[in-house]
Amino acid sequence: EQRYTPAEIEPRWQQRWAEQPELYVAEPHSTGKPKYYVLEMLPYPSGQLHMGHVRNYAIGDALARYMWMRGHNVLHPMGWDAFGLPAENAALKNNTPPREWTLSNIAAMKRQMERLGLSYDWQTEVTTCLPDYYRWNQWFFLRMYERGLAYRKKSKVNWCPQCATVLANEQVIDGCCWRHEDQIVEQRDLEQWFLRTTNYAQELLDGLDKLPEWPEKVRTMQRNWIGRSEGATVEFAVDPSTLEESNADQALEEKVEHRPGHTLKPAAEPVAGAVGSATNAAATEKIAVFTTRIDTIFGATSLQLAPEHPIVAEFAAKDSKLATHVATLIEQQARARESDDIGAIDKHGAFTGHYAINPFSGERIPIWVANYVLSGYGTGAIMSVPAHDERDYEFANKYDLEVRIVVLPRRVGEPPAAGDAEAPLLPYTEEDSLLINSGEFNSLGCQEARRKMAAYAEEHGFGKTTVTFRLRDWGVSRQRYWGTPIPMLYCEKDGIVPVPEDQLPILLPEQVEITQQGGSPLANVPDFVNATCPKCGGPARRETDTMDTFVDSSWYFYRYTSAKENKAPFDSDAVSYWFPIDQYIGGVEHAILHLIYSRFWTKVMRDMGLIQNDEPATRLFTQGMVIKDKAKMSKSKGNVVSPDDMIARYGADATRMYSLFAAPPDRDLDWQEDGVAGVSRFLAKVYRFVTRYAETPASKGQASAPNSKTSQALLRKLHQTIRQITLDFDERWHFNTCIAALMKLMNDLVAAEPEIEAGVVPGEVLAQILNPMVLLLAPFAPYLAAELWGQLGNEDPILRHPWPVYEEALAREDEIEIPVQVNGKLRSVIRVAAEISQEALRDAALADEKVQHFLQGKQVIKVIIVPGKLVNLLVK
Ligand code: ANZ
Ligand code: ZN
Repeated sequence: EQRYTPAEIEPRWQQRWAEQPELYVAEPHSTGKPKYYVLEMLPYPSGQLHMGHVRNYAIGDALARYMWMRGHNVLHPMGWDAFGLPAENAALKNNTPPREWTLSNIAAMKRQMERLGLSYDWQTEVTTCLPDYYRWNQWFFLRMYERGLAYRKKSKVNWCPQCATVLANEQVIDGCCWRHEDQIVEQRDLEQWFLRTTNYAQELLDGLDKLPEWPEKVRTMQRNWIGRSEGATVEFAVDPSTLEESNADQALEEKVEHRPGHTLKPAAEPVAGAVGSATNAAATEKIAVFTTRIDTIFGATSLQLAPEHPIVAEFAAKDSKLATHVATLIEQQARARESDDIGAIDKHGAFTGHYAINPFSGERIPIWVANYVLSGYGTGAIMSVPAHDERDYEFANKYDLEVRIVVLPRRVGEPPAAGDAEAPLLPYTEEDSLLINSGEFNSLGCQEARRKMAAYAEEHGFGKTTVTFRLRDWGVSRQRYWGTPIPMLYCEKDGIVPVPEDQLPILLPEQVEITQQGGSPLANVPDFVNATCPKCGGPARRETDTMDTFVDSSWYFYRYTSAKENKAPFDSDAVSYWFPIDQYIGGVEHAILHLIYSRFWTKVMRDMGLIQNDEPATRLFTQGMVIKDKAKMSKSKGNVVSPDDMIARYGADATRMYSLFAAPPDRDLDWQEDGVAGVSRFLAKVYRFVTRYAETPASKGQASAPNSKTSQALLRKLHQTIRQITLDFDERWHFNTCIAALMKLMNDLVAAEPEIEAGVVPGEVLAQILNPMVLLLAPFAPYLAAELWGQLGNEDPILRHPWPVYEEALAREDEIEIPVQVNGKLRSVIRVAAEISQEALRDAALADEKVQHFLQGKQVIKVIIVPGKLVNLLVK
């Protein structure tokens, strides 16, 4: 008897496959086969695969193999997200150049992938830190600059002191750095390059509706991130005549006492002819607010400005107390990042001493500065309606501002309740209600009032309907060395000048000193910095920031279709054949970052005429995490399981198969070494069984009708297993239950061994079972499957052999178990033919011995039959 020795089998097949790389190479586009593009997210080359990678690739590889066997032309590529900070950190620590460190990590991880037996087409490998790739980042950047999609501006940016670089909004998670969970992100003023993602905000949002096969949670996260709001901007004129002293001193002290100062009375008499009076005064300054509730404008009792609002600086210039206070507010705000729920922060503010005129009522209302108003959203100014907004209500209570009710919880047309009984609980934020205290708009419903008031504002020239997005432009400048140089020049005479296309790529210099301080290391390389202006021929300075590495991963999967193309980023014909990606698989941590950027990039490339698809991937799957002992694997917890270790002990097949068996792929997987050992025992059982019966002469005989009950049962089990695994690959992806089904099939075969030995289950039947069983194993345990496939006398590569087909007739159970109840209580379970008629089922239930016992002395008054499921006898 032969023993299962993965340490011998696997390297032998790995060698065979290395000699036949064409096995994994996609066929020409002219092949009659349907195409299938399966993609796993490319790894960062840290030097070591972790179990999360193994799981991700095991899922993708099983699918790729299945699709080949189902007769598809499959593209299954792999590459390296090879720029980024860890290479610089390693350089600091070990004094190895980032390039060397990265390339040797890639080599090590590629060896691990090959050892795992993953079916990648290495001819399409993409390495983002090599000039043949990143030159196209530069090329895209120039194209975007031409189209006005790349621009430079000075702005407040997120700064991670540990990364010593700027971060995009998407890289700030709960106010902290995406790479340093405990590092609060600071704000800095810097000149930066931005890509205009906001141009595509609406399309990025609408596109989500056309991606029904993306996880709902990912689409919801993207919708919220894009954050579309429909509302109106309304201009309030600053009243030039009414300067009072600001209350900056007083406001600094927290007020504790509350005054429930809300009122159902209308505002004081408006200033005569107030509407329009603001527009008459030529010199008046205006403050535009963004509101989603213009219907509440008669309830606005103050304006609140973001501390960074330009007019605040004007006010503060003449008021030093206010200036101090504004500085404090800015600092407080920096601590509650834009990505947070700003509504939840402690609210602080100050009166500026100025007033504004409500263009609807003509009323004068005080202008305040408040830390809960964001400078980067809407217009950076709001009208505060304490009666109908949570945040405004809290703020008004704290600072004693008037709370005026303008919306009642009463339907349009409904008679009013008596007096103050109508007053709602505050703040009252419902919108299916009716307006009061709102002049000519009284008694309108909120929705209608909103339309009419927006139209009124537009007619009178002080407002209009607006759509606002939370999405910001993508800041792509990084003050780091190991990234794509931004192909821009600064000339004293000509200003910003793009590098001419024929000078690409701008190579990243190799001998660069990396320091901990941050600040772009390239700035210290005179050979790099000093350039010639292509316009005037005079001296110019090169941009020394590099691109965010999310640029690299925004389009890498297009390059896979034609990785050797050197006249363009990719061959558009190849892209139109392969795209969209049929199945993308990766971690949910990229739901916003990578998956928004790459959707944006796709739309930009489409608008450049390079591609035709609107979205990169039709289906997205986000797998769960691999944990150990209920905790995330991490070095600090000392609970990291190394793939190499697992492979050395149990083999690649068992390691991969366990990662699919231990949990459904979308759930977290708690790694248990016992479990790997169990899977390895199962594989050993398969190995022993197949090698033992592969050679029996009868197994080579012709298939004939099964002639025993056990033979029939085994064939039924086989076809049920084929059906289950096929349907699962096509839809559910519960590979854990697929593998469990294979285990059950194996157990049945082992249990039947005495009958096999006795010839009751003939070789012909085994011959019908062994080949399909090995084919079913191939996506999950490719080494063992290839080995056994050969031992069964097959000469074609198993990867390209057609997937087994199940026959419904053979998969059907011929006997089923039916529970029998008496008065709703389970009393027996009977075995009957699957095709049994209702009458026969009823008779069988009544005739059952155990049931009879409960019928004694009783009369059956009704028989309820749920075909195939249940019999219930009602007796009296
Ligand atoms: C008056 C009002 C009355 C508002 C009311 C709401 C309820 P979303 O849905 O998030 O777009 N707002 C506008 N710009 C802001 C800024 N820069 N910082 C903080 N808050 C801002 O919310 C839009 C609402 O958030 C706007 O509508 C405004 O408050 C506030 F009963 O205006 B509202
Ligand atoms: Zn110049």
